[in-house]
Amino acid sequence: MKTRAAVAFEAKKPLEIVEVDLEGPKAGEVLVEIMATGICHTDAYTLDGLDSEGIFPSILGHEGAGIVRDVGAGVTSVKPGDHVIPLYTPECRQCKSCLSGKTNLCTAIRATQGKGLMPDGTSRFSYKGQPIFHYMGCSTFSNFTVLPEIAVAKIREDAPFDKSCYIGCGVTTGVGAVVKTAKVTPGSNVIVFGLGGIGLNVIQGAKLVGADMIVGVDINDGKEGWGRRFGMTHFVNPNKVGGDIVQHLVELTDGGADYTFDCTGNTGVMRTALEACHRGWGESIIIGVAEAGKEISTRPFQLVTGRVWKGSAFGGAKGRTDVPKIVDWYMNGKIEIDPMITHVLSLEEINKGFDLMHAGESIRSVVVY
Ligand code: NAD
Ligand code: AHE
Ligand code: ZN
Repeated sequence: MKTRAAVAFEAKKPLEIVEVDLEGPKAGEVLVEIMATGICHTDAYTLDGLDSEGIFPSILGHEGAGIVRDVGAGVTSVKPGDHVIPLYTPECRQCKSCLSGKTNLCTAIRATQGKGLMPDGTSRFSYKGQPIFHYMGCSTFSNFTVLPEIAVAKIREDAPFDKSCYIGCGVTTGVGAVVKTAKVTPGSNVIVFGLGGIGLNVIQGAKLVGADMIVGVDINDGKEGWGRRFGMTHFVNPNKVGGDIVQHLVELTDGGADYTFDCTGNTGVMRTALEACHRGWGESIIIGVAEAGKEISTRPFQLVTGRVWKGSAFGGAKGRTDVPKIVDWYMNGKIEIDPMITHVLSLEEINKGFDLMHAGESIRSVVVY
């Protein structure tokens, strides 16, 4: 079949809207009509050539929601007409990782996914006879896409696509990092670095679990109002702190935070986040994705004296199990999504979504097909 898609032909070039060829689902795969997709900073990072796994030409996008239109042989967990959220972190429920009970990082198809291919080692997308690579196993910047059955979460049908798509990455990543990865306890002091599409969801997660202080740190003063809107109690712009930022945050939180979260992808910020943790027990969670070649560092003494460095992918959520529950949280009013979707665009306008993100003017832009 033919489908409209925004193709990343080259790094650092605008996406091009073209009609591409899409092969139907093979055994164990499903064809999904994407109804809406968010634009996450990770898409921009890959398009900017900063991802060590980035390959071109490819169809980016990993924060979508849609409807199953066809299924390949042997598919049993979903059927045509089901509403689904594509999962860049699948859940096979059979691999060593899924069975460990210790991680959400299913390994069943990670190797081919990282190469932009379906599990059989081929691509379903092509343009003018040349293959186009998949991205993060999702490629939601295409109106239709093919996914492995284990990489879709079936969700309730009354959830609006233009909001539920955000649960495909940003919402789950931020709220999950608090609830699942860090397991923030009521009364905790929390610092969130980077108040964008992820950081604001960390803030709303921290509020949800009853954190006490929720300190937001961002170099853009325009984010202060956004943070307060979702439960931030204090705002710090590091560029306006006279002295050392770590010392400032440690004093503000009476000895350091119980939990800090990096939602910037900046390795310098990651160090600050670790060192702003309370001596003896503070935990710092890295959510931000750093560009290829970057490394983190700190004095080992920071860890010897009890601070803990952790990472979180997709908020530690198991996609097929947890995503439908997070959709319920949204539909039942436990978490908010609507105000964070600041811009709704057509596919033709998708590059504007990247411009708005880089200008710090959007929280989330959503493309509606
Ligand atoms: P975003 O562009 O919406 O927000 C980033 C925010 O960080 C902005 O408000 C920006 O002003 C702020 N910022 C930038 N540099 C800063 C600095 N030095 N100090 C303080 N604040 C700074 O991006 P997003 O969509 O929220 O994504 C945030 C990060 O999370 C990205 O690195 C993205 O790739 C990553 N991410 C990771 C996961 C995961 O599963 N681990 C999932 C989604 C996104
Ligand atoms: N491919 C990059 C790393 C990118 C990365 O860390 N991705 C996150 C999700 S970001 C979503 O917006 C993730 O889940 N990683 C786990 C995984 O298995 O990819 C690199 O550095 O090579
Ligand atoms: Zn993302």
